[in-house]
This record gives sequence, structure tokens and C-alpha cells, in this order.
Amino acid sequence: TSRWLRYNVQNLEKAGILNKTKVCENGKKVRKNWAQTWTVLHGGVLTFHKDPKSAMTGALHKTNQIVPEVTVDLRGASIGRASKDKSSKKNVLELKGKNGVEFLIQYDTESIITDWHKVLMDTIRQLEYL
Ligand code: I3S
Repeated sequence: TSRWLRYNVQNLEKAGILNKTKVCENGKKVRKNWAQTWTVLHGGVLTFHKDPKSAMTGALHKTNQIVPEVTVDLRGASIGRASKDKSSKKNVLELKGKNGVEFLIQYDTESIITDWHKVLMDTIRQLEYL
């Protein structure tokens, strides 16, 4: 409820290209479909966009807007390193949303994943106090 916390969440913003796949929807396991995605953290919501190239050129130029594919409300969500059995890839994060949705997020560069892990953890924590 404090303005200070609201201010802090608003400042936890980040964007970049990551590999992601959904693994659960409504608590039900779904088939993986790894894809590169333009990922944006803004205002406590994580948004995955379709193909980063088309999103950054076509859509952005024509409509001045990137069309989101999926949004995950980080309020009540959890983030952590995925265990080895979740994926054979390295540097994998597991993001669990409140409504039984679950994503794996991955990037070969360790520091990129470490940065996302930190900012997502900080955002989730800040949202607990709003
Ligand atoms: O957890 P899984 O089933 O081993 O995930 C792999 C599969 O989704 C595979 O595709 P098929 O559904 O066509 O078998 C993907 O190509 C792999 O990337 C998935 O495993 P990793 O370990 O990369 O998350």
C-alpha cells in the first residue's frame, strides 16, 4: 500500500530475448514448445511476445505496438532455478504463476539468467507488500 513499494515495483523493469516454453496450463502438463521470445517485465507483469524479429520490425513499425503473446501476473508467482529433470538445457528458470501456469525460461549465457532471476525475485517480493 505504500507509495515507496509501488515506486519500487515500477522501477523493476527489464526486457530482452530469452528462450521460453510453457510446461503447465491450469495445473495440467502441456507439451514443451521452446521458442525465442522478446520478454518484457513491466509493472509486475511479465510479457512474452511472439517472434522477436517480427515483433521488433513489422508490428512495431506498422502499429507502433508489439503484440503480446502471453502475460504472467507476477503477484503470487514463484521463480527458481529448475531442477535437472525439468530440462536438459543449462541455465533454466521455472516460473509458476498463480493460476496453475508454469513456464521454463532459459538462456545459454549464465549472467543473463542470473539477472532475470534476481529481478523476477525482487518483483515477486515487492508485490507481496502492495
Ligand atoms: O521434457 P522433455 O519432453 O524431454 O522435453 C523435450 C521435448 O519437448 C522435445 O520436443 P519433442 O516434444 O518433439 O520431443 C524438445 O525438442 C526438447 O527441447 C525438450 O527438452 P529440453 O530438455 O530441451 O527442455
